[in-house]
Amino acid sequence: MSKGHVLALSGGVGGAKLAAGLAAVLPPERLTVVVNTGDDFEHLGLTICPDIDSVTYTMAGLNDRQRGWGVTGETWQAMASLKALGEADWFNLGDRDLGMHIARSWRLREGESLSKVTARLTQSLGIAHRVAPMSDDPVRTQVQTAAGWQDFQQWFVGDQCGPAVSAIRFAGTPGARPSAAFAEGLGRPDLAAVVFCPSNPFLSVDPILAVDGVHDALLGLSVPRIAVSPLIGGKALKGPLSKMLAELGLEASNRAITNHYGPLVDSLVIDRTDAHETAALQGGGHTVTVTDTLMRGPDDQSRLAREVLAAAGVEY
Ligand code: FO1
Repeated sequence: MSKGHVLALSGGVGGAKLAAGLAAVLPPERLTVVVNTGDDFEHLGLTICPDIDSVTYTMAGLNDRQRGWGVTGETWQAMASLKALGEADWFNLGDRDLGMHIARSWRLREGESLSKVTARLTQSLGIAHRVAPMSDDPVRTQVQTAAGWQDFQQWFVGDQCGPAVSAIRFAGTPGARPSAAFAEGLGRPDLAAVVFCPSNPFLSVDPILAVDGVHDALLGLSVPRIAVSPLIGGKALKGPLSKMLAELGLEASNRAITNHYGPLVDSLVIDRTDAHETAALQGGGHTVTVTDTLMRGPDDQSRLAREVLAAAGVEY
């Protein structure tokens, strides 16, 4: 068992829950959470970083579990006012949440990097663990639909993920460099494992892998690289993954997940409802852990985190 550092790669909802679980069982000096910024966009003059928001709110215990994004106990007066003023109302910014976007946008405009702003905001909310964007350079996920290339949030929220996706690209890559915390995490001599959180591989993890040098750096590591599948019973709990797998002509199974990650991942954690896939996954050379991957609350989050760490041979 290693007592080293854990690097977690996370998107929004599911990834954020496991990140919070890891933070509950590892001390701050043993965890770095690197977050996708491909979903980021500029809206009403504000820089919105949805996955950093989800990770921050979840690690701070402020997330709205029902909605899946944003802050609990939210109110919507500012949105009602914006709507009355004839401004865009397709993307919902809650009154409490607005404070986050205003603080971030203000600090960025003052010249702080996204890394510095993220550290400032997470620490202000009492998060002791390191949360870092994948890059301080802007990366913007775009999807190709019958209507052409669209910005991610316009498709995800604006069109409710409706139009079929035929291709995905990450504007800004190549050319986006890993954030300092990400580069440091990848190069740590005491690195014990890399955890691919249960996020959408195409939309949430691929942007992280597209950052300059990351794919090769991960491949060159000799520590366990373990992914927690975002599928339960062959379906994603939330978000468009199931629909996207079908649209991309891929089967809705954990084999599709391991095929996608290829040699980047050597170990997979799957849900009990998908246990029948174990032999096929092992046949493909993966170490498989079967458990309950549904995270209903903080207890599940830390239980799953412990199981992931145990599977990766990391002491907690
Ligand atoms: N998701 C929605 O489905 N509708 C919204 O209006 C919405 C607003 C929003 C505001 C701030 C924020 O940080 C996230 C928000 N999300 C919203 C979630 C977000 O768009 C997606 O869940 C992620 O980008 C996918 O991981």
